[in-house]
Amino acid sequence: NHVSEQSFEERATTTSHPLSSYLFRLMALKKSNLCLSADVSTTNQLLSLADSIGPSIVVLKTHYDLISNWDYNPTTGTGARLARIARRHGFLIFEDRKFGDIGNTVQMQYTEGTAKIIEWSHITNVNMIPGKAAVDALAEAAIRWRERKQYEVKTDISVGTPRAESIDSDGEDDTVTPIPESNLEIERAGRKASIVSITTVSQHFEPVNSPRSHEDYEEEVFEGIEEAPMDRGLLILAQMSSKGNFMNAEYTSACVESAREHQGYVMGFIAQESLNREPGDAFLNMTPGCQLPPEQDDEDAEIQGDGKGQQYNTPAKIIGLGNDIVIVGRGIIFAADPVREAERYRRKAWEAYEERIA
Ligand code: S5P
Repeated sequence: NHVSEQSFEERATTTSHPLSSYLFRLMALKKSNLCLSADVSTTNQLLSLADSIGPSIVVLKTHYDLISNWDYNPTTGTGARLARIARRHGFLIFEDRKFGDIGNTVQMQYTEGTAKIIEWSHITNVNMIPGKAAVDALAEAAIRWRERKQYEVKTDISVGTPRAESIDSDGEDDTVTPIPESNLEIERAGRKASIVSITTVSQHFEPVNSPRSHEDYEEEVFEGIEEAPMDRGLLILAQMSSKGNFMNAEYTSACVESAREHQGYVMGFIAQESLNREPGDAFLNMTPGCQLPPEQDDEDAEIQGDGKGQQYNTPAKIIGLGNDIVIVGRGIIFAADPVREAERYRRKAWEAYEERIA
């Protein structure tokens, strides 16, 4: 349809959602429409993965409740540390919380409780089964949160957030994976041109929980990527990848209607096809259930499901259907070389996008 023929640069200027606009610019700059689903079990696994795959992705999806030692501290905890890695590599964090309760409960789950998801996750999602009120309630909570944040910044009552991240052993019993040198160079085949130069941000730097000195951390960032705006966004789970799911066409249409009612907050959908159906629609479509056949195999080979209801399509098929971002978990995480495999997915999904807009 109309939207899927537009470039991400164009969509960055036409969308009314500030976070979508930022994300589209990030996609164009990093030449990536890949989201990593970081479904791992410990904080160090999560942070190491985020740091090593960061250069290839534009979104990192979490399930914080899979992490056995999630640290809830608002400035030194897992969410805050992940947010710093995200800022350095230029990607957004998406907590795949799939809220699914009455409005009042989802508001509290989003902003309060142990994880305080809204503090560290730019994007989250909702399972609209309880009705549109769940979306209304999350939108309201996000507006209130933003007003409070703006007040804090204006009156400078917030504690300064540290700017850099170390994946040092911090007393947890995980094994620490060292960050290979090559990742710090943020150099991936054919993409050097999009990275203008390396800047240090050490002057903003306060080490967290770290025995090392300031000088040890010369942070490298993608130049041209400014910090994400202080906005939050929602994706509505409108279609699922799992076999026999109950999200029928009528349900999906109700999700689209709700998105149209909250264009300042809802960025788009988790879906299997583009849900931009009417001329005014300009939503983002993100699609899980994505794997590639092994490198040596036929590109068009059928990909088996996971035996637990998950069904897979290739990046070429998913992006060809008008979706914007592919979400890949085990396809990358379980690869012998996840960094290299993430680049293979990024390249395939990006080629499919380029073909689509050509
Ligand atoms: O329809 C869906 C929606 C989601 S968010 N199907 C999915 O698989 N997901 C999530 O995407 C799922 O919770 C998991 O985190 C990821 C897919 O992981 P993979 O290992 O199968 O790629």
